[in-house]
Amino acid sequence: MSEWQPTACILCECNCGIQVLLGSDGRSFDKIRGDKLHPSSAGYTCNKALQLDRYQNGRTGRIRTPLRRREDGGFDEIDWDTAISEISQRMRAIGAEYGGKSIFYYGGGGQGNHLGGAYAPATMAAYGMRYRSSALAQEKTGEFWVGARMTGHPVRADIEHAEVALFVGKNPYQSHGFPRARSVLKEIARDPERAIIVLDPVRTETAELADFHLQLRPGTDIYLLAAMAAILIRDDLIAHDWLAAHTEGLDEVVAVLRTVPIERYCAIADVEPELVTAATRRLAAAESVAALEDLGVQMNRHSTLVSYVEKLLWLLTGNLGKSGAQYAFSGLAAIGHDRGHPADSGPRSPVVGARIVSGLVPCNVITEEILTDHPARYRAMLIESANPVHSLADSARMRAALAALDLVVVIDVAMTETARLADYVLPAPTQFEKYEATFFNFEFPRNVFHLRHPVLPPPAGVLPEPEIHARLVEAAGALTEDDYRPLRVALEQGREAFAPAFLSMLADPAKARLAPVLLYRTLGPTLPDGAAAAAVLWAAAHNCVRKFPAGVQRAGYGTGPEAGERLFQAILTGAHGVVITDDEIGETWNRLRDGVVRLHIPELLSALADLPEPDPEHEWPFVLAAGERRAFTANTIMRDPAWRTRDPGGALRISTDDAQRLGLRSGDRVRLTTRSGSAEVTVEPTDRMRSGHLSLPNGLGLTVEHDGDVLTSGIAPNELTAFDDRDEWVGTPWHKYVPARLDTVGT
Ligand SMILES: Nc1nc2c(c(=O)[nH]1)N[C@H]1C(S)=C(S)[C@@H](COP(=O)(O)OP(=O)(O)OC[C@H]3O[C@@H](n4cnc5c(=O)[nH]c(N)nc54)[C@H](O)[C@@H]3O)O[C@H]1N2
Ligand SMILES: Nc1nc2c(c(=O)[nH]1)N[C@H]1C(S)=C(S)[C@@H](COP(=O)(O)OP(=O)(O)OC[C@H]3O[C@@H](n4cnc5c(=O)[nH]c(N)nc54)[C@H](O)[C@@H]3O)O[C@H]1N2
Ligand code: SF4
Ligand SMILES: [Mo]
Repeated sequence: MSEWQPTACILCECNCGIQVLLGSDGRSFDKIRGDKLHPSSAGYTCNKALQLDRYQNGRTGRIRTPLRRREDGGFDEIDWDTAISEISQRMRAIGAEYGGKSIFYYGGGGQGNHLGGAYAPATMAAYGMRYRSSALAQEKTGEFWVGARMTGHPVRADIEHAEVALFVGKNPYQSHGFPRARSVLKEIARDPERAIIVLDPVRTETAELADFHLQLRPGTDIYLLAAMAAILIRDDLIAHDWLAAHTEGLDEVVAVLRTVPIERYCAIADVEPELVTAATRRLAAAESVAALEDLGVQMNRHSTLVSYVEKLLWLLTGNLGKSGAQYAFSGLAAIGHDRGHPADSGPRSPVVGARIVSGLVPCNVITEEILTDHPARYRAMLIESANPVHSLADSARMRAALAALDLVVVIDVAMTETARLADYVLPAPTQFEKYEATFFNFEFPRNVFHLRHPVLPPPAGVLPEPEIHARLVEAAGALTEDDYRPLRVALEQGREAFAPAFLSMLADPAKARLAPVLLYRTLGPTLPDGAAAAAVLWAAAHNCVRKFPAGVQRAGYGTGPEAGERLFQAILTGAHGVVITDDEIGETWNRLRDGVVRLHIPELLSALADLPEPDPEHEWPFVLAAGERRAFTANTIMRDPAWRTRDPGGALRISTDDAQRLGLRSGDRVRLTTRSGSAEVTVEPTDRMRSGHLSLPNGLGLTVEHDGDVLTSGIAPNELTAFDDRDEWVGTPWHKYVPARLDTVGT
């Protein structure tokens, strides 16, 4: 008889703990329930987790053997030895001719799987690769850069304990982004002492729970936020003593905010100044404010500047380093960290010279780095656990870029829009067939890590990502048995002897960069129940103790090297997830650069001072938000279209007024045209939308070939977006601000 097994939902960054019960076939997920033993989700799930059998067993176009593309575009099945040796040989040849820097790495994990990507740096080192990117560089890098400049350490919002929760271009009711989002939102909404403030042109499910919904004109957040910040100064609502104690640069910021034309900016945003003032006063009066900005602004006009002013709002009111406000988090990995170089310095991409933030080349410049005759252009791409042909701006251009490369290798579970264009496709086990984890661990005070154990055996013919990286590294000759032997000998005397042997090996920088594979091949096989993929977590656990000793100690692991071993052991065996640190809020101040916040970012403050008024887009009567999160969307992780029973094609939402004016009714077809493309779509009029605004869901427009059937669904949003509509500072796209037009289709 099968038993409930703990694992996690992989459909958004929350990774709620779930338990699954396998059917009598030993394969299907007969039942799925929230895992009450999970330390942060505590039994919570949303509607999507119950559909996970569709990822595991649905019609997804699963791949089960390595594939090599033929001249005619079809694929041949090949064995792993052939695949690895051919790929390695071709990567080395490209490296020999153009330098390893010409081989670009993209991806490394989606919403549920980061363990494989943790081994990718070894492959990059083995082939001399230097440039990389991931989806973070089309959403979060603006916020990372601003955060690094202001505080030197990434921060998160403690929504759960906030008196006032502020959501800027974020709809957590559908997209989550913090644990148990729907329950937390309802708790705040029910409590008359607390409040929710939402900036969103759409009356979302979150906006409906809000006390203040500032339903602004799309793309005008910078004006509205600047007005709010200016009201704080005008009405003297700032935390003077706190600012004096914790920040620098207040005078410069105040001087600029005094010049903001508040009434005019409210008019541009089309929100009543009285409502803006009331919301700002509520925010300023709160004991604590937790703020979350997301794609509605991060993929929109002035996004980096918006991140800056959004942070000024909660900083001017003293909302950092206290419960219910912002905190600098602990954790196993360094997601969100950046060196915070001023605009005129720091690393740049080789062709376009685009600013590299958090080590990531802006996604929107990747095609420009390929489709050129510049000698430093990328010649090859290794893509792991990502679907950039679907997810990055301007799909047609991305397809052309992949076609222009000498070599494309894709590691995935399914034959995706990107995999179809690869020279080699390497199949991995699903996230339920292997050890897996994410590094999206941002909770406070008790931060949680969850190493999920496999709940099903993988099919023959697939290999987990760490094994693929190890084989690629070895095929390059970067590591051999000679490197492993001393470590294995040390391990025979236990991990206490292993640690110094490993550390002394890291003294050689060339070996240090290969550390993940060194660990995987030596420590890995000694871990119980085939948990070799967890080997990198041993080093991560020890690093966590070094960086966050107090938090680790409070979580019960003691101090020093033994604490690292205890923490690692707990992670290995804690199949429901474990608390890794128990933080104190004051620790935030130890984590900031010099313990102080820099309010004045000269480049951004002068951009704010010189902010131009928006120009009207006469040619384009609508603004399209291309890629909205809805009840049944999950990026492209869910490939089986059958999981969307209602609205299978993902309708275009339009305001009731516009629909009436155009004579459109629910279910009618229209032609949607943008600068980059055109598509026929089904409309859904709704009174939740403003006039002039349109929205399409994300994650649709997939083509799945499964057992001879070809299944399709809806519109791929990036057939309609442009690579050069992007932020001037960090290159993030304006997917939520795509000028568009609607035309009737001939009947
Ligand atoms: N159901 C579901 N949940 C998900 C995902 C998923 O695919 N499906 N994906 C996950 C991922 S990868 C991410 S990054 C997050 C993203 O999570 P969110 O950022 O919350 O998701 P979106 O729906 O893309 O955009 C948020 C809101 O921005 C609003 N918006 C549009 N234009 C503007 C504007 O001009 N100004 C303002 N202020 N708001 C605007 C939209 O109306 C929308 O309500 O969701 C995660 N969660
Ligand atoms: N226009 C527009 N475009 C957008 C967005 C938008 O709002 N509008 N949102 C953007 C955002 S915020 C994000 S985060 C991106 C997401 O886009 P991507 O980063 O490209 O990732 P996903 O769509 O999440 O798909 C992840 C891939 O991983 C594969 N996969 C699943 N499990 C495994 C596994 O165990 N191993 C391996 N190797 N592969 C696996 C899936 O089959 C899929 O191909 O999309 C972005 N694109
Ligand atoms: S999609 Fe829903 S159940 Fe899955 S991790 Fe996100 S919030 Fe949890
Ligand atoms: Mo995302």
